[in-house]
Amino acid sequence: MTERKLLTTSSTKGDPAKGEIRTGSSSAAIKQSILDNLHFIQGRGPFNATPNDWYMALAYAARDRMMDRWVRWIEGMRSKQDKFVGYLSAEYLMGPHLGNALLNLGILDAAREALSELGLDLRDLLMQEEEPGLGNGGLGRLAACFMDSLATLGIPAIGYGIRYEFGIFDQKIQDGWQVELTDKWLRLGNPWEIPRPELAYEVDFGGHTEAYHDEEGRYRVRWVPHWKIKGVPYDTPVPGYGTANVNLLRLWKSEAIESFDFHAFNTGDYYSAVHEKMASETISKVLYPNDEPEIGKRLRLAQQYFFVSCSLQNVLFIHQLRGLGLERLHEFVSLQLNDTHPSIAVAELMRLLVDVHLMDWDTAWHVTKNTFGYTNHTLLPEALEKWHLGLFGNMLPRHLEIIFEINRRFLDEIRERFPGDEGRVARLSLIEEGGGKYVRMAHLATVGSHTVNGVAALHSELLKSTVLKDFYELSPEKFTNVTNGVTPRRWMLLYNQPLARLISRRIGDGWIRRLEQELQKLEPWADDPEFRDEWRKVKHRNKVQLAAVVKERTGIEVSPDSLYDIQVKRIHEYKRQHLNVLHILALYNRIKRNPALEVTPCTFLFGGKAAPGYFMAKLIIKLIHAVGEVVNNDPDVGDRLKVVFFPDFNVKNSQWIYPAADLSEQISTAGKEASGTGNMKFSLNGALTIGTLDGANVEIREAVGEENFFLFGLTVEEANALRDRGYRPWEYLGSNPDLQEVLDQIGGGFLSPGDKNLFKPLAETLFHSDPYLLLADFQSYADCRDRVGISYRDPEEWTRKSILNVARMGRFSSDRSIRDYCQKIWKTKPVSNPGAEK
Ligand code: NBG
Repeated sequence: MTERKLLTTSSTKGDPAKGEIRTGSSSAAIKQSILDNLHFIQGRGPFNATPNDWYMALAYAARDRMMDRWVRWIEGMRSKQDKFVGYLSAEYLMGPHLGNALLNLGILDAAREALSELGLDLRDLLMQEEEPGLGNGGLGRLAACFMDSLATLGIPAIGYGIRYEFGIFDQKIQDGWQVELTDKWLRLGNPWEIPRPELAYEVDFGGHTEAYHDEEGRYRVRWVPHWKIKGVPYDTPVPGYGTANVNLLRLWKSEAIESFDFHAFNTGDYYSAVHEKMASETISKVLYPNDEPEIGKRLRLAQQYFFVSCSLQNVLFIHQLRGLGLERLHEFVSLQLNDTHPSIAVAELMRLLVDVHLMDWDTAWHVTKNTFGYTNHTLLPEALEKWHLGLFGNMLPRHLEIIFEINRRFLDEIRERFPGDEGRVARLSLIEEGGGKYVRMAHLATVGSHTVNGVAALHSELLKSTVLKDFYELSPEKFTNVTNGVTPRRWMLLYNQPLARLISRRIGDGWIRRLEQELQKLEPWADDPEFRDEWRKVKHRNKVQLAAVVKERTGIEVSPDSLYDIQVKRIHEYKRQHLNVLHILALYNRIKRNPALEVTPCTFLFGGKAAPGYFMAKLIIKLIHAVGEVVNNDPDVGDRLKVVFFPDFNVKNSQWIYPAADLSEQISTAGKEASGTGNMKFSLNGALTIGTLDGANVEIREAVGEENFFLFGLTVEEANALRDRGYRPWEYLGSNPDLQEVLDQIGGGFLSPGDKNLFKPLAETLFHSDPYLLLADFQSYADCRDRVGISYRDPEEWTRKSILNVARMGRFSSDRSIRDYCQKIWKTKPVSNPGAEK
């Protein structure tokens, strides 16, 4: 029966015409398309199809619907000469594709209907998808939100990156400890990507350079590499929302040039032949976690150069395909360096232009500087990349020469402008001297870019006054700010459908594409009791759902009527999950002293991964579990407090979390969090924020109004002044018995009866040095958190604040961020895809 239907072209009512099957958006067309794919691609019938077969069949159906638009887009890229953006990023955290693709294509409901006719539930198929975790956290997710906005706004763009075979590890919890499991995301196949082996590029490594004079007598340098690999692009379409634009995510996989070394094979050295293949494939094997400094991680440098070289070769190829001269590259392409990870691009573009395309140095430098923009994402000194000169020169001898030449010319200029100021010269140099010698990648990126930006207003200011101060003094006009944003498509429309529907019912659905202009229309509804009631119901429903998932994954029962107080993000001392823990313990102690104490029932939920080599972060995860053990099982506490650690926090799991939050914890030490983007996702889902004046919190508070934001803690200036005076954390204990007690408990084994010293390193660090000022901020935090609890007891007022938070968050859409980039940095404009409208 099914078979016959597959082969017919009948277009009777409800039956799609043949052509429609691959492109139509009716539920009948989608249903037929699913059945076709199941049959012809998966080689299965409904009787033996596994959930993954069905998932694949639907995924291909969605992909088919992008192809037409995609092909036209590529055609447009070639034939027209609109400026395009190349986003260079070592990380992309795209999240599962299926839901997003259906949503952006406008066929989510039709797909749901088609599946239900087949007796299937869309939710099950969505759960089947393994997310591509090709990033560590905020930086990678930002790149993904930007890809969504670029496509939605109609900016031609290619996201370039690495197709890691293993992404960020999966986190399991065993006995309260994090255990890392390999992320085998490609195990069941990836229907979203198209490999293009014919478009592969060669990438060289090692060896030496030779100077020579060409036929015209010009001085030239030739790089004689020691080994070569190739990069094969895997293309994933990125559909915009409600538009025909489909952009391209192009990720490179490393392979051996010859998959088999015949010489070695013939001489009987089979193993070394295979070995070469393995060594080449290692480059794109695994994503590096963002832990300790990277100096010395050879493979990491190889990864960076690998993907940058492939990407730039591809950019030049596209540019030349368009029939344009390379000296005009910057007029037609803008390349953005997402942090310093791709900053070797500055030297690589110079090499390609000068050595390969024989351009003179000055023209090449002009083109290079006007092509790149550099986004800085952190002020933490340990995250600013630098490479040992020896390691660098060994792997990239020609690039080192080029960097020396860039540096020589750059420092000559400095010496001319600041005669005799050798201190300044040393600070600005691309090469760090003293101790060992290093290449400073942030300096290379800054010198080689026309614009440098931070990711929140405060962060951009701090960049100018701290890590890039000398560069700012040199060329202040280079510096700007683009505050981060998040895409409302995934973070509201897809992951919080009940809230999205409620909003659209009142203000229409224009907010989905024009968040900044439209969302504020919600404001008057904050005063409508009926609307508040509906709002609360949505939140409650989301909380019930999270409670069910928590129960299933941790066994812990939490009440949807309690205040959901949530901190999800990477575990790091500067983010201060342990400040949250100190407070929970203090609250627990208060209840123990006075079991009748009136406290607002609270569920404290944590989630996040710790870098595998970051001891303190892993200990914090254990600490959260230990506190949970005590608090969750104490009859004096009852249901008033629950502490939960949600394992394996990632994009997919976050769909339960942001929509259910009442309170968002954004409590980093002021000056440490560049921006934060989780803070935006929470707030856009109706959570109120407790936070410091750090990163984008500052702007969020400005936007939502200070009366709707729970502020605590030292400011950047106060924190600096405190450090300058000489911070002595132990002095805070004398005047604060609650804090003393908590610290004693942590350090003294109260939470770890089996091993009394388990948490001593944490307690001692706080006591002796406390680099992130937890003890200084503790009381202010605890007081503020008390105000939260009291506030929550007035549901009407709380809901009002929640609605206002959402209504006033419009500017934190990544669409706004991308418009800022276009205007301030890329000088690009949207173009529409001739492929059709919606
Ligand atoms: C992170 C910052 C966050 C910021 C994201 C995105 C790095 C190096 N930086 O505060 O810590 O929100 O980048 O800009 O991952």
